[in-house]
Amino acid sequence: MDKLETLKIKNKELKEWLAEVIALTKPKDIVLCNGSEEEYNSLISEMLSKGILIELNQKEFPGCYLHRSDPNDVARTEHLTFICTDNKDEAGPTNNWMNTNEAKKMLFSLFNGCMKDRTMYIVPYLMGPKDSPHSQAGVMVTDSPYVVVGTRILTRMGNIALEFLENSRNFVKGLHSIGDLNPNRRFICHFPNERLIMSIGSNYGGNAILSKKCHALRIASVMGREEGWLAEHMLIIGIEEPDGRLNYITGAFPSASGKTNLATLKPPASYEGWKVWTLGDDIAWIHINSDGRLWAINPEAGFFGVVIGVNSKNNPIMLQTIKKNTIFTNVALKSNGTPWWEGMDGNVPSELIDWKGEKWKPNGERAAHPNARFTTPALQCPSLSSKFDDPNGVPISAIIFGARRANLTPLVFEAFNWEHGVFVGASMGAETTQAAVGKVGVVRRDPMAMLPFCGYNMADYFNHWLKIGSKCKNPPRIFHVNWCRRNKKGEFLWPGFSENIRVLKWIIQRINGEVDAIETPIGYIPKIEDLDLKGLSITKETIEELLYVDKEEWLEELKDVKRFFETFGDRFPKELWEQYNLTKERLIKA
Ligand code: GTP
Ligand code: SPV
Ligand code: MN
Repeated sequence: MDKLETLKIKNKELKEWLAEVIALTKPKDIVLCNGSEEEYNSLISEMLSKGILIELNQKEFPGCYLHRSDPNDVARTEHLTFICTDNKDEAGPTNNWMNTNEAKKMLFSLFNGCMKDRTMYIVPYLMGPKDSPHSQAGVMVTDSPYVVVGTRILTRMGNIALEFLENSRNFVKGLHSIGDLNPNRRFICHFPNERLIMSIGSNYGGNAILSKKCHALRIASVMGREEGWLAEHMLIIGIEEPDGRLNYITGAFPSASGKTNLATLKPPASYEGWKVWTLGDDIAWIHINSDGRLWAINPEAGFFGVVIGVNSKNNPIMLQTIKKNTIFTNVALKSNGTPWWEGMDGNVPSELIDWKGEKWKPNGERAAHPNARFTTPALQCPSLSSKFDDPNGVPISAIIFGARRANLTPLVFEAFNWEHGVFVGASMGAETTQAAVGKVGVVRRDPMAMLPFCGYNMADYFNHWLKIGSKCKNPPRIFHVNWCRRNKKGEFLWPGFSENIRVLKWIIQRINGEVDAIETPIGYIPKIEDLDLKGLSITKETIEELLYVDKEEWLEELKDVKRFFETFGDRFPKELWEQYNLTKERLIKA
């Protein structure tokens, strides 16, 4: 307690809460983080000396380090993630639920004395630009120095947030401990009604860096419903045309499905004058503006992205971004001390240390973990938008939903209107990825790419989306894309990555009212002649296959959509049932 007094924390609620968590976790030491570079460097040194980090080749990768996680702690664990409320209906059928009191009883016993041999870091952070009316503070208490440096890269951390909190403002409370890393004692629990997160037993990004998924999506989504805004799993980009026109769009793609890549797209040489400006790669907070449009800010300040596949062809911008001041997690190590991952440029080195720290044998085992990631500051990104720090954010012209599907879903289609667009988002199905523990490549419903991140009943969430649209004089247009449709041989039909600009161009032309489209039962698709395919070696048959809407397959898909919608019972919005029925009728008639 004496120690707490010396920290001179002015926010009364914060002081009281810290006293409680100190009494519970009984730390050996307490450090209040100020967010300075010296503090960052000293944490890095300490982790190097303890072997928590490994220094990478500083000539080629200055300020870069490797972190090897526990092999049992490499991705989000959705089955260990809970929404805790008094009433199960508040969490809804898509969330794991625990009763508030029972969850606390269980957690208090796990947290009891868990820091007795450890240093407790008190980490204040700001989500969103300084001086934005939409920004929020959070305070995370953690015993993981890796989480502290991650938070410093991914948020505006330290004094900036403490200053924000001086006027006894509200903040989100996050208590984190590595615990013993045993998945049997791992719980990521959210108490949305108290704006509280308690996470124990994991040191992995989305489970442990509480500012990100726990605060900026799960807790923030609940705040958004109460206050009339949206917290979404979305990238934000500006697309500049050669004549200088600039449109901003957001895009919701499930985890490890292309947000970071689209957010840092470098248009191909043939697209002279086109620019894609990066504002965010994972999370968007979206508010209704007095101009009747939706505006978005990125609450984060860095990228926690998938490193597998990053190379000079697919993503030169991200490759450049992560060349300095980056923490790599679970990549492989070359003998010259530089990081290596599958899909990197060049040949596979003959000698490698794998992500577990063992000598790698080229026997089919991966050298880097499939969910190996980088933690890197946004300010280093060469395509970062000049609006990145704008307190008002940017006005959104379009929202893109994007799902990875080997078949069924065309390259791109446009929703008929907002309500139909909400149906398109709510009925989204996507293949699972390595970002979460579990089977990869299984199609599941992942509405708005928010299945793992919505902090309340998704029936209410869909209603909230409908309400937001009805309150907007000029809501964004809604599109759906699929970069991952495959042919019968299992090959991707679309080249993807930088060539996705061609689809963005069609979307922009639709927004500008410059092109017509073909009406299908599921939405508008491009006329082939309106898709700019110049310079692409793609056959007419392939492009037809990419855009094909198979009536029978879609009717089959609707059966699964129906089963999903039914799980919400009476709470489910009738407007979306109506959209479902209209879609089905159109398919039957087609
Ligand atoms: P989270 O950080 O987990 O939320 O993911 P994200 O949506 O930002 O995913 P990211 O952009 O990192 O994409 C990861 C995976 O998608 C990698 O395996 C990429 O190779 C793949 N990917 C991204 N864009 C494309 C594309 O245009 N075509 C294909 N075929 N794959 C893509
Ligand atoms: C995701 O899984 O969607 C991520 C990575 O963005 S994590 O922050 O770990 O959730
Ligand atoms: Mn994500």
